[in-house]
Amino acid sequence: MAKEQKRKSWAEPFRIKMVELLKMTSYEDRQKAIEEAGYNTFLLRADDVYIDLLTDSGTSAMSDRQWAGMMMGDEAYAGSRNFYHLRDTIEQYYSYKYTVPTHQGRGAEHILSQIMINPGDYVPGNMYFTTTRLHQEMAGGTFVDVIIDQAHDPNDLYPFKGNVDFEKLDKLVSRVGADKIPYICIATCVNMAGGQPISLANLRQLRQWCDEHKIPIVHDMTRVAENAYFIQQREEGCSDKSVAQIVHEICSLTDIATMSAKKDPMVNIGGFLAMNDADLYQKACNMVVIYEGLHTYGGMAGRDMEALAIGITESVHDDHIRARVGQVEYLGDKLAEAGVPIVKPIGGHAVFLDAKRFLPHIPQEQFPAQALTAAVYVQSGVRSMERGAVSAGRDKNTGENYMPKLELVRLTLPRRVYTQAHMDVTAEGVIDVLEKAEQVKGLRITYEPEVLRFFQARFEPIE
Ligand code: PM9
Repeated sequence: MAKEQKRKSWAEPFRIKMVELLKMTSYEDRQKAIEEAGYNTFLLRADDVYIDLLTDSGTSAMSDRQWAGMMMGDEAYAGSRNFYHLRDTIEQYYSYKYTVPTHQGRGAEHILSQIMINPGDYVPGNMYFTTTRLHQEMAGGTFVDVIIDQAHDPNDLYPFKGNVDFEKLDKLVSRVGADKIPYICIATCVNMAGGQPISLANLRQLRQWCDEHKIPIVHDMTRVAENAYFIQQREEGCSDKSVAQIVHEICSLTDIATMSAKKDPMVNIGGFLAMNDADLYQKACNMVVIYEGLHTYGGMAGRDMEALAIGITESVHDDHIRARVGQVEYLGDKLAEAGVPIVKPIGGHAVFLDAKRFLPHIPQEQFPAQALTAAVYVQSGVRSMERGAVSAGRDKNTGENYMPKLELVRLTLPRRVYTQAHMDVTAEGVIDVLEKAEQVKGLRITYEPEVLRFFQARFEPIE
């Protein structure tokens, strides 16, 4: 018999056993809802949303195995069996020896920043992330962007826009000295750049650079499996490796990891801080009891640690990740074919609309990406997230608004939740807005929280 042909099209490696019914709303309902929400999609009630592409964080569908794992929760205060299962799974798949569970990613960022950063330190990273940078700043550090320039250009097709620029790193060391750099923070599949991967070659070079300068690498591994998939697809010499092998290799090149387990490993809540250094682990254990809980549960229930351990094993399956990224690419291709300006290459967890090109009549000071999230919601019931000037916030020293080059709207796909037909409806909604783009108005802020303003700020249209 002929050898099995390699499939060209993809389909989800699962079938649906239970569904969640959605409420359908009218254009008028949504107009009223967005006004009440101050034009901020974070302030909408989820019941008023039809297709929820706000985030892939905690919104994925757990498998029957994960749900079965929930029933195996050992809720002992200390030494839960699920903790040991989680710890061993993290070591097996991600290579890190010591694990401190936290309630979610920012819990890990908080503990790490407090332990490792001293006032006056500099923390380089391959682009900022909102909560990560805030925790660095709250510990007295200053974030320094060392991602390659291509990452700031939505039209640049470079396949590894998450790469580090070594000239920028060298410049920082000569300016402040290596002893002022407690670590370099590397995100896999850089969220704010549009879900763009770092290459293995770049990471290996970084390992060498960091060894020379005696600076540890902290890995924000929130979307490491998606990054590994892109390496498998794009990087020379990697096509024969499994995603699981590449994930392990990425992690082995780094020293410490923060994880928001609400993304890649498909749990609704959870995270961890992981590392190989025993002294650092001891410090993290001492800190976690203050802010999260005992070091064998951190911020998590036993059942949640079990679901996470199982989710990790599912997240690195080649078939899973191919379908996951495949669905994002399906939506991105559909939008691009219709002339919608999006960030290219299409990212791993989301399609990012380029609001500067989508709404060229709205200056960045009037928050075009925020205005676009509201317009897409009112048109279609699809909820998206602003990732531009509102998310970037203000310079902590001058108080001035950051005006990032990327002014984006993120259509983020939860894992294993929506169908291809939902993607078609989403694309139609966005294309409808594009056809009457000139009617969308800029926004002004009417309420602004001091930090992480994008979550709770309120706006009104500029007439
Ligand atoms: N990311 C996201 O929607 C959650 C809300 S927006 C702040 O993309 C990275 C790369 C993330 C991330 C959360 C966190 C924080 C750290 N790093 O939300 O605290 O994308 O679990 O993780 C969101 P937690």
